[in-house]
Amino acid sequence: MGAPSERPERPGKIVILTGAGVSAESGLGTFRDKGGVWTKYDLNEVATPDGFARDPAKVHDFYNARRANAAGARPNAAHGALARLQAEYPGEVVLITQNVDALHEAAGARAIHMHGRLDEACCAACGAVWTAPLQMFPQDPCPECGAQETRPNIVWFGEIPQELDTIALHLEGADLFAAIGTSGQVYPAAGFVEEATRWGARTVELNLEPSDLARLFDEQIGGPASESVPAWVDRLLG
Ligand code: BV8
Repeated sequence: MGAPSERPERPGKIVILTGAGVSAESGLGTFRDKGGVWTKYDLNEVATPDGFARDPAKVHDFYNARRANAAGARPNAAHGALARLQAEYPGEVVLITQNVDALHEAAGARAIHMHGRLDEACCAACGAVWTAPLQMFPQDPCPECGAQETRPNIVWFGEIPQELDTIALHLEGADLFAAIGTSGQVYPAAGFVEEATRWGARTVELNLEPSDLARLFDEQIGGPASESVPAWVDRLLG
């Protein structure tokens, strides 16, 4: 380690965006890789409000299967490292995830779920949110208002992601922005790197291979998240 004056300035505030790649090694499929979720299902049928209105049973089947799969998944070393960073880093560490699984929480981290959560249900009539049962069905009544308009608490395509105002404030204050395991295909999340850059943050992408947005980052770290993220966290905590 060089003299203190040569040591790179520790970023005060780190903002991290994760995608499906951080949960891939926990056995949860990604969306756009070979064999990914969107290669098996038509997202217009199972991840849009129109799809749900057309065939709610099909959409519930889709999420019931993913909920059951996620229930058996365990956090991997990447989730653990991010929880350690959040607990031990001397500055603020904000974790924003596009994922709807609860593996960040299972590893002890706190995350902003901008696309909602598989383990939550909500009522389209009164807005109530509760812990989802493992299996949901179209005729389930809302525990608050009784309306049979319950749905997974998931942000579908065409719907506005959750906590965008809070996220905008975090991006404004970020000294370092990291995108981990995301293909950068879905907006507005894919636009966060440009927003953080505009506010003067340094940016790094950690991905199995460079994403389509890699050129927008100051630094690119390759390899599987279960290896690259713990090494990256060790450097930040070192
Ligand atoms: C919005 C919940 C307006 C569902 C998701 C036409 C009509 C309507 C909207 C649009 C339109 N055209 C474009 C849009 C915007 C649209 C969009 O971006 N579409 C894309 C397809 C072009 N976006 C929206 O609709 C959003 N809402 O725009 O509202 C608005 C916005 C702001 C303000 C006012 C109004 C809502 C988008 C949310 C949709 N819901 N999730 C569910 O999960 O069932 S998004 C969906 O993609 C997934 O859920 C996932 O979360 C997300 C991102 O995917 P990734 O996480 O990146 O996963 P992916 O498979 O793509 O990539 C995996 C990566 O991991 C790869 O890079 C791979 O290399 C890497 N990897 C793999 N293994 C590893 C690894 N890395 C490390 N280690 C490994 N081992």
